[in-house]
Amino acid sequence: MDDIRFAVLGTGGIGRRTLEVSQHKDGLTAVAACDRNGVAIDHDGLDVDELLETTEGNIASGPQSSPDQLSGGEPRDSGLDGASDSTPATPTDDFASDGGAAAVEGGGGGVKQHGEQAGIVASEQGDPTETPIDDIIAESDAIDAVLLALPNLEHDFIPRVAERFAEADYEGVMVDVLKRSRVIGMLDNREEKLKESGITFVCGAGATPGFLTGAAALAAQSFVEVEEVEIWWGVGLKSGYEDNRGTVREDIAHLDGYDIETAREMSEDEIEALIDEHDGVLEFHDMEHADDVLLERAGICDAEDVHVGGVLDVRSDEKPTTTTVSVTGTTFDGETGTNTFELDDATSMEANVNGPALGYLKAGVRNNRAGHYGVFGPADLMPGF
Ligand code: IKT
Repeated sequence: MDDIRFAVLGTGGIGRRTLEVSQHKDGLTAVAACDRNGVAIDHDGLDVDELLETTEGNIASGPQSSPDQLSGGEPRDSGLDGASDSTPATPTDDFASDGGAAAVEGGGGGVKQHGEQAGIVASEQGDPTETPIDDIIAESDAIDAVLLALPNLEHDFIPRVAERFAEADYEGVMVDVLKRSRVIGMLDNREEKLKESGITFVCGAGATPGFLTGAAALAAQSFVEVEEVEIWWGVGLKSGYEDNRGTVREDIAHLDGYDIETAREMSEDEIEALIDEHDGVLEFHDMEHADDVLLERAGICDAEDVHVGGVLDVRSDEKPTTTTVSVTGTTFDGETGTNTFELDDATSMEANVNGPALGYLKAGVRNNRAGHYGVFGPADLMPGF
């Protein structure tokens, strides 16, 4: 396969770590990256080290008091009704309002460099812009794949960004690391447009959904009938906490008494207070993670038989529990069994999100070059009937 030229939208924790991991993968060249204030494009390949150095602890943050100013003031779909998905894509819709989550995903409040510049504009490769996503779309003829490391707290933001690439006739791969089940339907609603344009969209390609969904699909091959899929993850995030504030905020929305809206509105102090109340350890059950619909879509099992939960310790780098995927089912010869896939406690969340995201990106490129367009989940890219 020829060299893959890819772009990253968003340089919070996930965007930056993906750039870093890509340096360890042959045949992958980062040619574009953007955040809400800036864009860096070099078709011969970005200087990833310089970009990482200048954006580490130095995230472009939108003003939280006026969150819509980068979005054209358009009302957003928080997805709370689970169905509303009518907001059209607009050219002004760059880096949606997110109550500050995008700003803090990679640790807002870090040291700013070059005077008041933050994020990509602090890099010598970065240029300021008010339309970062459109700037990348304008160059997309020379981009094979786009990784969407964008905030998830506006559910329709990623689907709308996909639509904008389709409207520009982008032909290539798009990969996201979204979490919530309801977003998959929003992407499916746009599948015809994506196909017409020649886009292979791989959705839910992080750890869960993503890596662990793929593992469940593989483990299910022993069975003719799958009864249950249990995903139980453990993450220790002491040193990675600053970089992953966005994902912690998203997780909080799954706790009893919280939802997307309340999590999005929480101040950093409120989040700290909540974490203190739990002594740094948050436990989640029955999370709305798209592993369920993605496994159902791929014909593995019913969505209602998939359960996702886990434990997050923000005060330790040790995983508080071992990450497992257990698939229970019946074999062709009538045995009932549970196949369990286990991650080593030594592999970090960063390794388990960004490595698979790039692996799925490459699988997407393989499919795209074979003319397979549309919306694919991780389980669709695994063996299966
Ligand atoms: C995600 O980013 O995919 C979800 C996060 C959990 C990651 C699990 C990683 C497991 C491991 O490294 O052992 C969380 C729900 N935000």
